[in-house]
Amino acid sequence: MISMEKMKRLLTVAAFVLAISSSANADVTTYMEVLTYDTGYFWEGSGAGEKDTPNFRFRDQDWEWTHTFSSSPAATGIVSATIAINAYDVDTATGEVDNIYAGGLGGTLQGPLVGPNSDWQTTTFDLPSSTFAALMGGSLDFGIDIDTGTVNGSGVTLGSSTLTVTYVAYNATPAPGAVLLGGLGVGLVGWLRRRKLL
Ligand SMILES: [Ca+2]
Ligand SMILES: [Ca+2]
Ligand SMILES: [Ca+2]
Repeated sequence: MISMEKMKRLLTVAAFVLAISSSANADVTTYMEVLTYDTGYFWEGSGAGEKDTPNFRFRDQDWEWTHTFSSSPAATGIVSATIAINAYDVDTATGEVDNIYAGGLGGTLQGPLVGPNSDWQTTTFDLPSSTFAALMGGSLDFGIDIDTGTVNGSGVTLGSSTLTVTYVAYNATPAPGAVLLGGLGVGLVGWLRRRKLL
């Protein structure tokens, strides 16, 4: 017959062992999603060219797209996130400004794309922690305000958008280290019981 006091101590040790096991299962994982032509106004890579409609878009043809974030096991927190956008004919040198927003158009300005005349280049933005809550919710919208600076009249084509999220998750299946720690905990309980401390 275990006394109430012993039961309490036993539960305390059990909770301690469980806490050690859980913390040992934290994994830092990277999630990546690449959006291409099948998701919207991204260039297909064939058929109509980089400077043809509907791919090549101008200042009054701003648009938005959505990235999804799904993690398995479920993320418990985001460490960092980036978006890398591959674009054609950004014309940075001649004053074209194609601004990227997180949270859709009207959201948080991430900055302008950077790129050459009549060629492709990828611009990467570190997403601010203010976007992490939306990502944890499963998705984040993005928008491009095309040719928003001094009038240039030149368009831009997007080839792809890549979301990369580094996050922490806790595994349901114990890692080897956790099994070892759990075993030590069970051993500790046995030892305490033999010492009549529990
Ligand atoms: Ca615009
Ligand atoms: Ca150009
Ligand atoms: Ca251009």
